[in-house]
Amino acid sequence: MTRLSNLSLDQIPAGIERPGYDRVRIARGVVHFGPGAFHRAHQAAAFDQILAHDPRWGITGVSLHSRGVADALNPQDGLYTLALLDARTQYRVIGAIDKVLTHDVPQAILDALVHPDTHIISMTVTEKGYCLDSAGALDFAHPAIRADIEASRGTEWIPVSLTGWLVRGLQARRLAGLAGITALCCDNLADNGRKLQAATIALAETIDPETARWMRDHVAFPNAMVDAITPATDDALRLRVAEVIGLADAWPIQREAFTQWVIEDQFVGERPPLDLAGIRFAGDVRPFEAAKLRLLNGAHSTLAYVGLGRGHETVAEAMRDPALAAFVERLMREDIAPSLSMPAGFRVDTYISDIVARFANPSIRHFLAQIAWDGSQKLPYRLLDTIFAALASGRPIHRLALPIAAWLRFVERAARDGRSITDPLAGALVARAPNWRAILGMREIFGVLGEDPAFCNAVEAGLKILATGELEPVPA
Ligand code: CS2
Repeated sequence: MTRLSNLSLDQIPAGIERPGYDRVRIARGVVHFGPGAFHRAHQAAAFDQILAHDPRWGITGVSLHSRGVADALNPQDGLYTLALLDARTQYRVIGAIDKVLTHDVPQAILDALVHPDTHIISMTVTEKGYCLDSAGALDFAHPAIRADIEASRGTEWIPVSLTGWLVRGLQARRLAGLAGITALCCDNLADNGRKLQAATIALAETIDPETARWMRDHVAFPNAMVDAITPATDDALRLRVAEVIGLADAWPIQREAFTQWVIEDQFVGERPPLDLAGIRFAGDVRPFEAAKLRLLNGAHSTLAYVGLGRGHETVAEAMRDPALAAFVERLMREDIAPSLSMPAGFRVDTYISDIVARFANPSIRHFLAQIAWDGSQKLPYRLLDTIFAALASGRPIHRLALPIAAWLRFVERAARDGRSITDPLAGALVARAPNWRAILGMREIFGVLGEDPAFCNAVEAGLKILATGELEPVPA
């Protein structure tokens, strides 16, 4: 079967949306670190929609840790298919990504960062990709950060971490006398832009204080809330896409039809007209970030750890477990919603109903095991922040502690069965698994919360409830 590429693009059957612009004429205004499934389903799809109006916003992808995306997409001229899973699946061929660079061509990465056409450096490198400590500040003890500081003493240093690459690229832009630029974090971290800013400036202060100073006036780090449920690609999707487009696509992507992106309106230099693609620019994004992280992602992680414990495989299947679906909805409405302070006009109750409907979508096979990855990195933003807020306001935390107990059981089961878990702290977690209190004592995850007797008691009560197969305290 012929491979999807610029040359074969014309063979795609009519009715399948494809780039409505001349791909040869697009400039590459964006350098994006981490062009994985989420980026390709979300930000790249939005840029694809505006390229016909403004050809400045093509994307150069950068994969720092693997060749997989580059090997799949470069032979296809960066093209790939996006399947929008709704009652009827819709297919779109996306052309926003021009090519994908990997760590073995550092000079090409640097050239892209320093190119005058580049106006945005964006990233989706997951929570752990930022090398932050539990307080959200750059972790100077992280091996990648230590390696970057060490390497930066040489003249032609090649960074390892994303933060290192930002400092290196911004330093080179300053030395080249280029205009300012926007660094746009698209990961699920609360206050993500500010965290990226503080981490990048902290590293620059150690490596090159002049660049740190320059960054204060020449680089914007907007906060952003990103949302689109993106199940991993499987062979079934590859087959369906081949059938529909009549061409072989090595790495198509699927996501729900719903998508949302709210970006703090704080750019330095050019701002892409993403509003044409339905993207919102807002003054303060933090309330939206908190609502999305605490409600949607908090509920997702709850479904993952509790659902896996109850033998479920996917989100939709977990939502068909009446006790679990009721628990998660109650958790959102009664325990998480009170921790939010939303702008006037924002209906938290409707937002929650929409999340419940999205989770129940039967056309999406979203594996709980995928969501269960990296619990040590996700739980602080998704549930621990809410627990902190509840304790500070004297609200109950017994329901909020249940998913934490379910995560401890998840780690414990894996350790007992000799299975590995995907988590940067897997080794330390598995070693402590027989004693859950030792895990709560890990300050890099729980901060001081692990020493709070009210929290420890609530987790202990959660473990007892889960052991009975119930989700709420059994009425006396
Ligand atoms: C999920 C998210 O894998 C996970 O941890 O909770 O990827 C979730 O699907 C997205 O944040 C939705 O926007």
